Amino acid sequence: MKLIFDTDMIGDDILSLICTAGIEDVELLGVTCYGRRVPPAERAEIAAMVLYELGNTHTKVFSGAEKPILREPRIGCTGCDIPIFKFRDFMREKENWSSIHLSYLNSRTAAQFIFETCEQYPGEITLLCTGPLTTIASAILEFPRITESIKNIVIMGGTRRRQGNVSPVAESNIFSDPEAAAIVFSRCNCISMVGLDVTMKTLIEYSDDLFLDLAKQNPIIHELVKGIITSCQAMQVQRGRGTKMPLHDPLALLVVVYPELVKTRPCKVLIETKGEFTTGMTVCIDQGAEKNAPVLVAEEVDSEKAVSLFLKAINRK
Ligand SMILES: [Ca+2]
Repeated sequence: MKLIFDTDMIGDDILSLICTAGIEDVELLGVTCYGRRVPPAERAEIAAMVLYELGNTHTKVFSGAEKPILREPRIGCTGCDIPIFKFRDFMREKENWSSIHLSYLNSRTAAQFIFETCEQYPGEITLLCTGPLTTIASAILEFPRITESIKNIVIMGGTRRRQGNVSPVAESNIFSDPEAAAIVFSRCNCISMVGLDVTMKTLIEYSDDLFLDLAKQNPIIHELVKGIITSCQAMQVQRGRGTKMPLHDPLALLVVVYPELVKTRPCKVLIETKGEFTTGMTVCIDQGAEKNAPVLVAEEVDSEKAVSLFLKAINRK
C-alpha cells in the first residue's frame, strides 16, 4: 500500500508516523508537513528525526504549506509540543544530525512530490491527511490532474453528528483552513472522512504495561510516545473532557489499512466558509445508497479493535 502522509506533525500525527513502521503493508513514500506553530521545515525535520529513530532511512520529508490559503494561522493547543521539542532538541545534539537530516531532504516541493508520485503510480497512491488541508489544496490548484491519478484520500477531519472540538460545529483541521478543505472536498471524489464521530470514541490512557515492547526496542521513541500521550491526557482533563487521549490521527492511518474498522455513510460534504458562527462546519448530505458518493463519512468504529491494532503497530508486534 503506497502512502503519502500529509501532516502537521504534532502529537497524534507522530503516533501515526510511528505506527507506519509497525504495519508491514504500508509503504511510506513521503511525509509532507504543514507548519503548525513553527515553520513547515521544522515540522519536517521532526518527521525525519522520528523516521531516523525508527530505522527508516528511505522515506523523504517535505516542507508543505506555511499558513492557510486566506486566513491567519491558528495556534491551537501547545501542550503536546513540550515532549516533541524536547525530543527535537535531544536529536539536534547528535553529533552528525545535520548530515543525517540532509539525507531526508529533497529538492522538490511538497506539491511537486505529491503530483509526480501520483503520476508515477497512477491509481495506487493513498493520501493520508491529518492536518489542515492547505498543502493538498495547493497541490490540486497547481496540478489539477492529481485528482485523476490518486487512489484515495483519507482525511482526519470534520464531524457529522458530533459536537466540534474548536466550536460547537467545527473540527480543528477543517476549521484551521476551511478554504483549503473546500477545494479538496469539492474536487476529489475518492475521500474517506474519519472525523470526530469515530475518533472521539477511540481512546487510550497511558500505562507502562501497554508499551513494554516499544520501551525495550526503542527507549527514545518510547519516551516521546509517553510524553505525547500523557501531555494530551493532561489537556483533556483541563478541558473537562475525561482522562483519555483520543487517537484521532492514528485511527485515520488504521482506516487506510483496515477500512473495515469503520462503518461509513456515503455523503456529499460541503465546507462552510462564510458562516458567521459556523466556519469550518462539515455539512454532510446523505447520498443514500449512492455508490458513487464522493465521500465516505465514518460514523461507527470498532474502537476496541482499533486500540488493539494501534498498540500492536506501535509496539511493532
Ligand atoms: Ca494532526
